[in-house]
Amino acid sequence: MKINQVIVRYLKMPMKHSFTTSFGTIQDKSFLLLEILTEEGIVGFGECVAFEAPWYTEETVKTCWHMLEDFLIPILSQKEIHHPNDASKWFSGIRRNNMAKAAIEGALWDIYAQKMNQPLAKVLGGNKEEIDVGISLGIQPTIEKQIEVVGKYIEEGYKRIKVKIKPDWDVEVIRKLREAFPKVPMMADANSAYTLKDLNILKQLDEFDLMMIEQPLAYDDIVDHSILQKQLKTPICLDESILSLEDARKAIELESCGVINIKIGRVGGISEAIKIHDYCESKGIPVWCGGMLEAGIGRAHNIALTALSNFEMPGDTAGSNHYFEEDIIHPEVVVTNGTIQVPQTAGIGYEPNRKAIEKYTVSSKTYLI
Ligand code: OSB
Ligand code: MG
Repeated sequence: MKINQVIVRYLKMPMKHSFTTSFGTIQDKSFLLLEILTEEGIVGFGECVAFEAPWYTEETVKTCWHMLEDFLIPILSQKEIHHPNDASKWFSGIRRNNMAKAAIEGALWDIYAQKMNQPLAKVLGGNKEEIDVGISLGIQPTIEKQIEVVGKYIEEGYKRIKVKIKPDWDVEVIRKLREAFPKVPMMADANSAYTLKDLNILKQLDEFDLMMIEQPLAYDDIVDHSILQKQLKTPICLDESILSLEDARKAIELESCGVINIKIGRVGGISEAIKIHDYCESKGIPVWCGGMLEAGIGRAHNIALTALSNFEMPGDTAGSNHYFEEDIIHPEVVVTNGTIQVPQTAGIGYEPNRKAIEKYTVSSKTYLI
């Protein structure tokens, strides 16, 4: 098939609650939404997960738009697309910029699944009918408030709770949460807020039976994580440091982690995500699907990917209503007792909510191929 048109929309959606991590607070969800039209009239959607500022990885909304407009969309012209895997081959001459690449590739997977007349999860090789999900909760103003917020989501049935930590918001907070919820599957995500100098603090977290500690050290490190992992009982989960299958292979060889958080955008697309999933499965390393506070299209892709077998641990894909008053898909993503039903209809299994997309669009540009 050939692509006729790519529409890039810049959306800004108010979030129900701000989200605070060790690197700052996000108030609104601003992102690029891609709509790709083929010559046969199939329409596919992809969501670019880059944020407005480069605090998670180096990509931003603007760098992605630049990469899309000046490099990635032009590559699509004159190309016959047989399979979404083709995209990663064409894009391989462009270094990184994984979130921009993944946005196109996600839309191609949507188109491909529609063409196959199968749900995306099946096309990716996933057989789960429902997936277990947890929730990632931002840093709260007080420990009392943090306990209250965690309690609310345990009540709602989420299968594990992830809380954010940073220096001076760590051991005491986790201790109090453990006292309040002794049995709940719990984990902590530091988003690279520590160094090996903080070994003492990180070692104290071993006491609380956490499922894992996510990305304690630098965003681009696997060596110090390997040193740290040898000093900790709690498994380390890598997030920011894993941008490719090669990174995963090196981290596992160095024993830098016991778990990997896979995010489609961070690794450059679903094809690379599946390669990492398969490699980790062969090495006995469980994976789970991370989140980027996605709107509905990104959430739909995450759900399909999580249907694969080695997504053994609950991911961060919470329900649409946790983040937004109104999502850009219908039906919205619904979480019941900590599970999401994997859609069984062709494509990503959710329809774009055109009215909502229109409402939240700040600007857009159409590229004729
Ligand atoms: O580190 O996993 C992270 C959100 C934005 C950037 C990075 C992270 C997160 C989350 C929230 O933890 C995941 C979500 O609810 O989508
Ligand atoms: Mg993380």
